[in-house]
Amino acid sequence: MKIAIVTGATTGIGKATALKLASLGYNVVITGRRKERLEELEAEIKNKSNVDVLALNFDVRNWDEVEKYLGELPEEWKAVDVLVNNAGLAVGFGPINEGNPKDWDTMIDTNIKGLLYVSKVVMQYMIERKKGHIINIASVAGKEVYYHGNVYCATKHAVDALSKAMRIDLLPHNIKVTNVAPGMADTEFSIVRYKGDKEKADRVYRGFEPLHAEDIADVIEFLVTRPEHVTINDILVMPTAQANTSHLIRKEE
Ligand code: NDP
Ligand code: 8X3
Repeated sequence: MKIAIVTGATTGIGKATALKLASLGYNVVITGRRKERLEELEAEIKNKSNVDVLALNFDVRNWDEVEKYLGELPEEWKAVDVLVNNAGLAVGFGPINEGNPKDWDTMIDTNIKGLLYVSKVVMQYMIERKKGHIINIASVAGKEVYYHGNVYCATKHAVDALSKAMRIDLLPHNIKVTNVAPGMADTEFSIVRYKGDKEKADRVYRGFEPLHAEDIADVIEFLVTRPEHVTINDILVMPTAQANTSHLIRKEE
């Protein structure tokens, strides 16, 4: 039985990915800060798929917790085949001169440092087995910088760079590294970005069909089902209505 770890699996892309990987027969480690959501997902996966689930409730920003939970996995969970570094967020949207340093810390600590902490401990299992696949959820915001996106875009550019760096450094260990860069997806992402303002969040997706979390899970299915000798290095996935971060067609309402 193969094993996958998905960070930030309590909702959105991470949840859809955990469900997809379980449906493909992976035993899944699901992580996130909201314990109840993790428990609900564990029950849903067990109900739908005949696989084992390990739910680990921690914050990726906390190195001690990452080391404790992922660095000391139970013996039967150590043969990790796939790591999906998905936990991430944007907080705030506005000109950089008006940015809140606390929001910057949250994005940098989660999207860059959290991804590094998790990768560091999980890589060790893959290096020992001389195989594995790390999938980093970056963003189109890691390819382009857009108006008022400043620090979030910078963190996703960093993820893009880390994917490239991991691919080089982990080459001798036979570890695949894929960078997944989605465009706009209708998850809790904008609710988090606008600090709970649902009206503002809903406006982001008005007038066009955004990506759904399941669309990215489908892409991840494709990535993990390539033959051993094939790696997809980088994949940019957009809603059809969105060409790039500045060109989006919304229908008249
Ligand atoms: P959601 O807000 O729906 O999900 C984010 C997930 O990340 C949640 O499960 C959340 O869990 C988890 N998370 C956030 N902070 C932490 C933390 N400190 N420790 C552990 N888990 C954390 O958004 P998406 O599903 O859209 O986002 C998933 C990834 O996709 C992110 O990296 C995002 O940047 C990226 N992305 C999203 C796009 C979009 O338009 N939606 C487009 C491109 C990329 P909990 O709160 O329970 O900890
Ligand atoms: C999230 C998508 O376009 O809001 O990474 O940056 S976008």
